[in-house]
Amino acid sequence: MSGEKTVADWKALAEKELKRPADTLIWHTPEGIDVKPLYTAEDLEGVGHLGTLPGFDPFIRGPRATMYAGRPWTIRQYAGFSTAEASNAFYRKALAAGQQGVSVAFDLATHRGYDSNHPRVEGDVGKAGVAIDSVEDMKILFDGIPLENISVSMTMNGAVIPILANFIVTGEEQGVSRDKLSGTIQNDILKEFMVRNTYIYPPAPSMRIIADIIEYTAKEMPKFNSISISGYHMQEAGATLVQELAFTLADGREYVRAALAKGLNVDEFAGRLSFFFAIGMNFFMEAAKLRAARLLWTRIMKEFEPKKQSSLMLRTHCQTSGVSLQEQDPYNNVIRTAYEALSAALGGTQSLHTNALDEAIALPTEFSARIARNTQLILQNETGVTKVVDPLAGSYYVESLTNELAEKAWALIEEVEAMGGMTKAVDAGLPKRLIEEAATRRQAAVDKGEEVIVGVNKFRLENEEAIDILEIDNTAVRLSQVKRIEETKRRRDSAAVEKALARLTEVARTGEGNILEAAVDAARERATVGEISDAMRAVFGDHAAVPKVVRNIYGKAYEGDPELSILADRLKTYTEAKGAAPRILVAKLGQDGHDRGAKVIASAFGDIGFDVVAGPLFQTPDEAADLAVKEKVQVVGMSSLAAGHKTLAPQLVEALKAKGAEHIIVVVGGVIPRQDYDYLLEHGVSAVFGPGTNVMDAARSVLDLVEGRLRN
Ligand code: 3CP
Repeated sequence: MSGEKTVADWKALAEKELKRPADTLIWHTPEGIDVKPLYTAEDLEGVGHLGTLPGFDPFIRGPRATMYAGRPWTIRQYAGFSTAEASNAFYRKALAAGQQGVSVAFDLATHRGYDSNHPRVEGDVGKAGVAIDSVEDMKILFDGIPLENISVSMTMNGAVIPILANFIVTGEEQGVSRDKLSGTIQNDILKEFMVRNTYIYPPAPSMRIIADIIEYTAKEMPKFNSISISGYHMQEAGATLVQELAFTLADGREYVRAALAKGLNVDEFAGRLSFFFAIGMNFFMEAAKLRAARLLWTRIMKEFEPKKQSSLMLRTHCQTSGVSLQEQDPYNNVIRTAYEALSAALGGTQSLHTNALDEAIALPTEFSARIARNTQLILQNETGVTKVVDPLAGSYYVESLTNELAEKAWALIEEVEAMGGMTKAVDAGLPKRLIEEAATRRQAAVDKGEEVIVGVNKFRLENEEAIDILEIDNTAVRLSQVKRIEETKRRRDSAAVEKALARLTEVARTGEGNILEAAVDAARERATVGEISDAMRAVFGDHAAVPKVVRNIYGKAYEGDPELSILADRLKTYTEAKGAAPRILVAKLGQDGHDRGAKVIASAFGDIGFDVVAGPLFQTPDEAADLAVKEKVQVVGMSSLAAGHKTLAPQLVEALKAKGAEHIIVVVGGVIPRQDYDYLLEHGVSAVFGPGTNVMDAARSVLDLVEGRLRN
C-alpha cells in the first residue's frame, strides 16, 4: 500500500527514475528558500499555524470569515493620464464596464509637488499619470463619480498633503462630507527613500506628515485608509519576496510607532492601515507570501496591545508584477498577468490591479485595459475561485512555504529592529543596498539565461511587429494645465490664499496643529499643489539622495564566463591604449525616480570595466550636460522609465552641443517603445536600449560606439 511508503522510499524511486541524486531537483530561489520536488506531512511537523480559521487571529486564512464567498475582492485598476478630463472619461467608462473602485495615477510633476508650469517638469506633465494642479483639476477628475459610493485610491507619497487636501475639498464641493469619503492614500514615504524616489522632504518631516495624516483621518475620515504600506515597488526594484515582506512590515511597524508618538490610541487608527504587495511569477510563493504577511502583521501588532481584532488584521491591495511584463511578444503578458492574478486571489487579496499587456512600454490603451479588467471579471465570475475560502490551506507545499517565508522575513525584520527601526535602517542604506544587490543578481541570471523569460531570452520571435500604444501629447497637456492655473489664480482671493499658506508654514514650523488640516484650508482657497508643497518646503527643505552603486554582483555572477572575459579583455586593451577606461555618466532626467535600470546598468558596467559616474536623480538636461562635461565622460547613458524620453533626450543632445561637447555620445535605455527609436536616433541619440536588453549586449554596443567615435 502506498500509505506505508516513506519519503526515503520515494527518494530511492525518484533517483532510479532520474538516474542522478534527487537533490539536483532542488530549486534554489533568490529568497534563499530551497524548494524541493516533493512536500509531505513531515514538512509540516512543528508548524504552529495550521489549525487556524479565516476571520480569526492570526488571519493567515484571510481577514474576513467568508472572504470572496461573501464579497469578492475589489477590481481596482490603476489609471490616469494626460488631463483630468481625459482621465475622468476613462474612469467613467471603466466603472460602467465592471470596475469596482477608482485608483488614480498622478503624473510625476504632481508627485514631486511641482505645478505644471514649473520649468523642471517640462518632460513629465501628463505623461505617466494625470496632471493635478489644484482643486479645479480634482473636481473635473471626479465629475460624475459619486464619492459617497465609490472608493478612491490615490497613489501619492511626496505631495500627499496637497493631494489629500484637494480630495477632501472636492468631496465637500460635491456635497460629500469627509466622514463619508472612502478610499486609500498611499502615503508610504519610507519605501520612496528605498526604491521609488518620489519623495520631496527629508525623512524626519516626511514621517511627521504621515503621522499627521493618520491623526486627521482617524478623527475625521473613519472610512478612509490612511496609508497603503507598499512592498510593490520593492519587488519592482528587484527585491526578493522575503525582502519585500520584511521591509514592508517593518515600515508598517514604524508608522504605527509614529502615530502612537502623536498620542493616538492604537485602536483609533490601526484598523485603517492597509498594505500593497506585488504579485510576480513565482505562483505558489506569492500566494504564500500574502498568508505569511497576515501572520507576521498580527504578531507585530500584538506588541502594541490593541483591544480591537481589526487592529491586528492585514488587509491588502495587490498588483500583478510590472517587471514581469515584457516588450517582446507582448501578448504573453496577458497570460503572465492571469497567472499572477490567480495567485493573488489564492493568497487572499482584498483588492487587485491586473496589468495591461502593453504596460511594459506605455500606458494602457482602451483595448488593453479591457483585457486586463476582464482577466479579473473572468476569475470572479467563471472559475469558481471565489466560492471557497483559502483553498490552498493544508497544502504541504504552500503551508511549508508560508512558514519558511515568515521565518526568513522575521529574521530580517529583527535585523532592522536591531538597527533601531526602519527609519534608521533606511538612513543607513541597508534595504536599498540589499534590494539593489538582488536586482543586479537577477539581471545577471536573466542575461545568462539561467532564469527563462519566454519570448525574451528563450523562444524569441525572429520578427516582431510593434503594437499600437497610447501616446500622450505632453505639450498640449502642459499648455492646457498652464492655462487653468492662470485662470484659477486670477479668480481666487490672493490675500486669503497667502494667509492660508502662511498658516500652513507656521504649523510645519512649530509642530503645533495638524498639517493636513491647515492644507485643507489652503486648498479650499485654491492654493495650488506647488504652492502648498512650497509652503512646507520653506521649513522642511528638499531631500537630496547621494547616488551609490553596488559592485561585484554582476561581475561575480559572470565569473569564469567567456562572454565576460572577451568583453573585459577588449576594455583592458582599450584602457591600456588610452590610459583610462571609457567613462560613462548614467543619468536620470526629469522627475522619474525609478532607478532600478540605471542602478543595474551602473553596477554591471562598472563590473565589466567601464568607469561609471552615477548621476543624481531629477536632473534637467542642462544639469546633466554640465555634469557630463565636468566629469569628462565619453558617453551619457540616459535611463528613462516614465515616458519623458522624447522631450528630454533631444534636449540633452542640444545642451551638450551648446556646451561644445557634441563629441559626447548619448545613448538612451529603459522603457522606450519601438515607435520612438527613429525619433530619438534622428535627434542625435546614438543607440537605444529598450526593455529586455541584455546588459552584456548593451555594454558591447557602447564600447563599439566609443571605439568607432575615437577612430573618426
Ligand atoms: C469585505 N467586506 C466584507 C467582506 N469582504 N463584508 C462582508 N463580507 C465579506 N466577505 C467589506 C469590508 O469590510 C469593507 O467595508 C468593504 O467590504 C470593502 O472591502 P475591502 O476589503 O476593505 O476592500 P476595499 O474597499 O477595496 O479596500 C481594500 C484595501 C484598500 C483595504 C486594500 O486600502 C485599497 O483599496 N487599496 C488600494 C490601493 C491601490 O489601489 N493602490 C494603487 C497602487 P468597511 O470598509 O466598512 O470595513 S498603484 C501603484 C502602481 C505603481 C506605482 O506606484 O507607480
